[in-house]
Amino acid sequence: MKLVIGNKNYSSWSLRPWLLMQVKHIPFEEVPIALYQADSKLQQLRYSPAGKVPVLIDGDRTIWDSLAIAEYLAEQFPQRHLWPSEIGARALARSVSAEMHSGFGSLRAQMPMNLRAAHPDKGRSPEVLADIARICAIWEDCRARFGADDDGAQTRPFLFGDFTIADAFFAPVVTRFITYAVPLSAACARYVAAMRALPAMQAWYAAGVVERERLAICEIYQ
Ligand SMILES: N[C@@H](CCC(=O)N[C@@H](CS)C(=O)NCC(=O)O)C(=O)O
Repeated sequence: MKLVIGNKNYSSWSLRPWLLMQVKHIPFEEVPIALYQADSKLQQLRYSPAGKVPVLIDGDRTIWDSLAIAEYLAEQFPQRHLWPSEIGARALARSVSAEMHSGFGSLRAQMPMNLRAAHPDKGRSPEVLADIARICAIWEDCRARFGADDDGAQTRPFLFGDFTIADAFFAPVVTRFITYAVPLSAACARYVAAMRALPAMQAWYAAGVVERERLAICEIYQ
């Protein structure tokens, strides 16, 4: 399979399937496109009629949009448990992933993903703070319900215990909370640390911070 992605420093939508495939050991070839350059749109349209990234190419199938890609991979690799196994947990994981996919517009607009930047205190409008409060409530609820192992110890660090699509969908928010130094509860800070420590997340950061392109559209606090 091929995964077409944008700049690692900026492309929040690209991070989701990339991280999911890396963590779940699904092999793929990466096709990078530098976004918002003179020929970017043309390149993007070569892969998908929507003209956006990410795009997954699997033989003669083209799958675009990060949620459609995640669902396709979950069907293709059932043994990798991309969604939680238990139906109630799976329904909740789908709900919070869909809420992330279609919501939190203020956070996205006022705290754009930018791995190499440090903007403590920027972007904290009342609307963004409301988005942050809702996201933290989701994380705390999931961690309280699914974080414990059979002995009751909080040893399973992800939203549904093991890493799932829900974690991949919140991964860009994790980077935003780091870039904008968002104050967090202890439980949310532990979740951010666990996500940031993933070897795949470290690899994405390492590649992102050395990219040369500076996209004015994402550098709203320069
Ligand atoms: N809902 C889509 C959003 C895709 C999207 O907006 N991608 C951005 C990259 S972060 C893009 O391609 N921007 C470049 C452009 O619109 O030309 C998804 O989940 O994949």
